[in-house]
Amino acid sequence: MRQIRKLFIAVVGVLFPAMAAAETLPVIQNVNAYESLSLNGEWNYIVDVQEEGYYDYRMKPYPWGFFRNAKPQKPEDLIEYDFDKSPTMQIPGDWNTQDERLFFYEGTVWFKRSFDWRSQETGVRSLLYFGAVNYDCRVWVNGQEAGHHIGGFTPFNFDVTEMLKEGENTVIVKVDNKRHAEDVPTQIFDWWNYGGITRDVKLVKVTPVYIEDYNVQMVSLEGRRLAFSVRLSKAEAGHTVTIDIPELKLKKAVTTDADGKVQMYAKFKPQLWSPENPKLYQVNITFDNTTTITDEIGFRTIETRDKQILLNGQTIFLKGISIHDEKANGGGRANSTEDAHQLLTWAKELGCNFVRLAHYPHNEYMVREAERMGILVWSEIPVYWTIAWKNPATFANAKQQLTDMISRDHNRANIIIWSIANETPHSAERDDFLGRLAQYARTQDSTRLISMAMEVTGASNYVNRLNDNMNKYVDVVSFNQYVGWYRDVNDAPKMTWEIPYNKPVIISEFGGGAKSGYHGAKNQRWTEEFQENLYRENIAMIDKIDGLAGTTPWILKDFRSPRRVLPGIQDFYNMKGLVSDKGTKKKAFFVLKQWYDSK
Ligand code: GCB
Repeated sequence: MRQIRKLFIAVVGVLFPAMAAAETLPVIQNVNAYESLSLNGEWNYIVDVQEEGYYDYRMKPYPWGFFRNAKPQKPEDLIEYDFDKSPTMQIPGDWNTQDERLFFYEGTVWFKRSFDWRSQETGVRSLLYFGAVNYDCRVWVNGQEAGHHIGGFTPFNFDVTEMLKEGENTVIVKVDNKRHAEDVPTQIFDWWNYGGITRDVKLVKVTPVYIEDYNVQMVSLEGRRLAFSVRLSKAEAGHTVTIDIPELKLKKAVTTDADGKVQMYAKFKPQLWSPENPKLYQVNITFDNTTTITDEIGFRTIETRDKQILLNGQTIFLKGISIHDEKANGGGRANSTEDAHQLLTWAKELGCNFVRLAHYPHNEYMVREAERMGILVWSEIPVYWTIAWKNPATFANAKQQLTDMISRDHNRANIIIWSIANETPHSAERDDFLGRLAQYARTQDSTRLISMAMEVTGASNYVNRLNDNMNKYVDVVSFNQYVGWYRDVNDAPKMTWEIPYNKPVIISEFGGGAKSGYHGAKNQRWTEEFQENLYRENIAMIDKIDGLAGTTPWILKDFRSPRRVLPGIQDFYNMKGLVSDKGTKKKAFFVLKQWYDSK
C-alpha cells in the first residue's frame, strides 16, 4: 500500500508539486534518541493577514502561493513577496513575544528556512519532525506539500525522503492560529494563544524500516515483571529487536511477527521510581543489530483502591500545583530543560510531589525534567469549556490529540493521570463525546488513571454536590472550585461537599488573584493578604473532604491571558499565581507550603 502511495506522491509531485502531500506517519517514539539535523534557529517570516500567500482573490487555494518561494527570473516579473528579505525570528518560539506588532496577532504567518543536506547513505529515510506548531499548519519541502496538521501542542512527523535533494533545501511552513468554535481548544480559553512553531524542528534519520513505537513497563508489583513491546513502521516479520538494561543485567533479543510487532515479558527486580527516589534506568533498544536508541526509564505501579491512590502499593497524597507551559518574565511559550527546571524548582519549593500540566500537553522537556526531579504528572488535552460536542470532526481532532499525547509520553514513569477534559457544560452530547473519549483513552493505555476536571453543582448555597455522568468513566474524581474568588470566602466554613462515588478525589483547581507586592486588608481584592486568607480558608475547608487524595491549586505562576484586562492590576495576566511572573513568591505560597509540609 505504501509503495503505491509513494508512487502516487511522486507522480503528482512532478505534475503539480504543491499538491503532493507526503505520508503523515504516527509520531516516532523518543525522537531525541535519533541522529538528526536540527532545524531550530533563525527562520524568515512573512505576516499574511489575508492569507494572500495561499488563497487567490476568489478565496480558492492556488498553485502560485508563497510555498513556491519564487524569485523574479526576468526584470519584468511580478513577485510580491521575498522570504530572504523578510525579518527572522527564533524557532522554536512564539511570534507574540518576538515581534511587538504580533503581540495580539491571531492569523497566518509564513516561515522559511533553508538548510544543506547530503544523502550520505542509500536507503536512509528522513522524517521532518515538529514538536508542536500552534495551531493549523501546512508544510512544504522544496515546493512540494509535505503535510497538514492541526492541534497546537502535540508532535507530528512527515516522511519527506522523496522531496529532499543534494545541497540546499527549503522548508516553508504556513501557520495559522485563528480560533474557531469547532476547534480543540474552542474559540474561548483563559490562556495566551501563542502562535508559531513553538517546539523543536528536526530532520530525523531513520532506517527504511524503523521502530515507530516501543513500550517498556513494569506490569506487576508483586511479580516485578517487565513488559516490553515494539511496533515497527512496517508490518514485517523477522526483524530482531534487542532490549538491554545494563544496570539490571537484563538483555533479550526478540523477533518481530508478521505485524511487525513484538511482545515480551521477563522477570526483573528494579528499584522502584518514586518522588523520593526518582530512579531511572538506561534502556538500550537495538534494531536489527544496527541502530540503537537509548532511553531513561523508571518503573513503578499506579492504581486506586476505594478512595485512595496507590503508588507502588502505598497510599500517596498528591501535593500538587497547576502549571501553564509558559516561561517566566513574560518570555512566552516554554521549550527547554532550563524553562522546565525553573518552573519545577518553584513547585518543589512549594513542597509538591505532583503537577497538573494544564490545559494541553506541555513540551517534552517539561515531562522529562519532572521525571528526573521526582514529580508526578497529570497530563491533559485542551477539551476545555464549550467544545462543539456534536461535530464528528471535533471529536476526531480531540481523539488525535489524545493519541499523540499518549504516544509521546507513555514511557514516562511520572505520568500517572491522563485527563480528557476541563470544566465542560453538562449535556447528552457532551456525555457521549467524553464517554467515547475516555473509553478510547483506556484502549491506548490501560496502565494509567483517567480523570477530567469536573464542576460541582450547588444543591443549596452551602451544599456542593458532584453529580456528573462521567463519573463512571474516571478512576479519579476531580473538580475545580472557586470558593473565595468567584464565591464568597466567608461561606467557606459553612460549605459541605457531597461526592457520592467510591473513588479518590482531587481538587484540580482552587485559588484567587493577587498582585505581587500589593498589600492591604484581607478583604481587599487583589492584595496578597486577600489571596493568603483565601488559601487559609480553602485549606481548612477541603482538608475535611472525604476521600481527598490530592490538590492542584490554580496556579503556580501568573500567566498571560487576553481575558484579564483590568488596567493596573491584570494588564493581560491572570494573577492567580502563587509566584509572580518574575518569580516573586506571594504570601499564599507559604500558606500552601505549610499545609503540604505537614501532610
Ligand atoms: C478555571 C479554568 C482555568 C482558569 C481559571 C480562572 O476554572 O479551568 O483555565 O484560568 O478557572 O482563573 O478563572
